[in-house]
Amino acid sequence: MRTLVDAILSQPAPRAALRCGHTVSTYGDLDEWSHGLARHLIEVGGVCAGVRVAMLFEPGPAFVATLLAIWRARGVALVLTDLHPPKERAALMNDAKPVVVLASERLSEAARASAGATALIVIGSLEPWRSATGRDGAPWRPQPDDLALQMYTSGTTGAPKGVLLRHHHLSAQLETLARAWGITRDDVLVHALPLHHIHGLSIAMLNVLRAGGLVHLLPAFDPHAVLALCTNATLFMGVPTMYARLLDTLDALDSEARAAAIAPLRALRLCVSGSAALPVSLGNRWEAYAGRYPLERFGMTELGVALSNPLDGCRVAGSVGKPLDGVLVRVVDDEGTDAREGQLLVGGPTVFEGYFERPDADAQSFVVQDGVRWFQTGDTVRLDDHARVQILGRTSVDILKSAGYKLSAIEIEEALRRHPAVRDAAVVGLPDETYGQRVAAAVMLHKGARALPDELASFLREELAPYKLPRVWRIVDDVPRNALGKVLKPALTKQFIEDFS
Ligand code: MLC
Ligand code: AMP
Repeated sequence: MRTLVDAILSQPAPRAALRCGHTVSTYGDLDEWSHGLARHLIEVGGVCAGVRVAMLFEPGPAFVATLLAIWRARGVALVLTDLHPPKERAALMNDAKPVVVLASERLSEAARASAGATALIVIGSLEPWRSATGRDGAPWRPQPDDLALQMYTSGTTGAPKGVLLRHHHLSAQLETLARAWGITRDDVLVHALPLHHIHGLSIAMLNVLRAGGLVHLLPAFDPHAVLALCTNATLFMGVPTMYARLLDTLDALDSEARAAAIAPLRALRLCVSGSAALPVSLGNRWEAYAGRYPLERFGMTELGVALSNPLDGCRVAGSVGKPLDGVLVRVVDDEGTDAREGQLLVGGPTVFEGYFERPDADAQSFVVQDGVRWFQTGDTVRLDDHARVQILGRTSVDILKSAGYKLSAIEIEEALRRHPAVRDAAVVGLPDETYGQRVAAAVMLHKGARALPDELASFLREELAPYKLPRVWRIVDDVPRNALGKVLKPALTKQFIEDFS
C-alpha cells in the first residue's frame, strides 16, 4: 500500500504544490526540505517509529514540509494551533508527551510557553534544510502500519481525546475520497480551513497534494480573499459558516462587483460543504449564485469522510448521501438492532485505531459484530428510501457543533467552574443558521460572589480556544434539574430560546 508520503513525493519535482501569497513551492521543494528536516529529526531529535512530535506553524510551506518530515522520520504528528491559549496547548502536550516540538519563528514563543522541558526546534527559513534526496529509492518513508497522526477531538468527558490514525487509515480514507470526487493533478484548491482538524488538514489539503494538485493556502478565512482566489481554481471546501459568510459578502456587493465575483464561482468544478449540517436555505442561496448546490458530505476525525452526495448526479438537499466505496455503514436502534432511524455505525479500513491511552473510551465507542469492528459515531441518522443518510443530530446533548468545531459542553463547564466566583455552570447549544449552534452558558455564582459575563469570558480566554467560548450568557440562581439534581439540558435550551424570542 502506498502511503500519503509516497504519493506526495512521487509527484514531478517542478510541479507547483502550494501557493501562499506570492510564494509558490513545488513538490521538489517539499521533498528536499522535508528530507533535510527528517534527517535532523532522526539524527538529533531521536525520532523513530511511534514517537510523537508536536508542530506549531501557520498555514504555509513550513507546515507541510514539517509534517512530511515527521512522517519520513516515522514519527506521529501532533498538530498544534495558535488558536489555543498556552494552557490548552500544554494540556494536549501533557497528554501526548511529544519528544520534540517544531515551531515557526513567529510562533516559537507560543511553542516555548507550552513546551515545558520538551526540546524545541525553531524553523526559520526553509532553505538551510534543503537536502538533495536522490528521489528514487530515497530512504525515510513511513510504513503503512506506522502511526501518522494523533488528532484531538472533544468528547462527552471534559478533556479532548487523541484520535490515533495510522498511514493505512489515511491512505484508505483519501483513496476512496479522491475517487468519489474525481480529484486529480489538475485540481486547484482554495484553502482557508484551520489545519489542526481533519477537514482542513486531510480532507482538503492532503487530498489534493496526494493527487499532485495545487493548494492555495490562506493564512485564515477571509471571504474577500477566498472569492478573489476562486479565479483559476477548481475546488473549494468549507464549513457551512464559511458559505454563510461568503454569501453575506456577495449580497453586500453592488451588482457589477457581484457579477464579477460570481463568474469564477460558477467555473469551479466542485464546492464541498461538511463538518456540520448545511442549512438547506444556505445551500439554495449558494446554488442561486454559484450555479450548483454544494456537495454535502459527512465526516469525522475518527474516519475521514464516510458519506457523500455524488459528484455527478442528484445532490439531495439536507442529505449527506451514501457511503463511499469500501466504507461499511449500519444504522441501529437503542437495542443495537438494524433500523431505519438510529445511531450511525461505521466500519471498514478507514476507521481509526482507537483513542490514545483511553481504553474506557474505546470500550464505549466500538462494538464487534459479524467480524466487523463498528465505530459508534454518536450521530443520530435516518435512512431514506434510496439508502441515503440524513443526519438528525447528536445522541448526546453535551456535544455541540459551532462554526464546524466540535465542542464539549462538559469541557466548557469544567473551565467555568475553575473561576473562583462560579459555583456551577451549564452549557448548551442554541440553534443558529450561521454557526449551526451558538454556545450558551448559564452560570451560578457562589453566595455573595459577583462576576459579569465579560469577566467570565476573559477568564475563559486563558483556558480555552476562542471558538469554544459562550456567546450567550445568563447569570442564574439555578437551572432546570431532575430529582437527582442532573441538569435538564433540553429544558435549559428552551429557556434560552424563549428568552430570545
Ligand atoms: C465566530 N463568531 C461566532 C462564532 N465564531 N459567533 C458565534 N459562534 C461562533 N462559533 C463571531 C465572533 O464573535 C465575531 O463577532 C465574528 O463572528 C467573527 O469572528 P472570528 O473569530 O473572526 O470568526 P472567524 O475567524 O471568521 O471564524 C469563522 C470560521 C471559523 C468559520 C472561519 O470558525 C472556522 O475556521 N471554522 C472551521 C472549523 C473546522 O475546521 N472544523 C472541522 C472539524 S473536523 P463580532 O461581533 O466580533 O464580529 C470535522 C470532520 C469533518 O468536523 O467532517 O469535516
Ligand atoms: P469532528 O469530531 O470535529 O470530526 O466532527 C465530526 C462530527 O461532525 C460528526 O460526528 C457530525 O456530528 C458532524 N458532521 C460532519 N459532517 C456533517 C454534515 N455534513 N452534517 C451534519 N453533521 C456533520
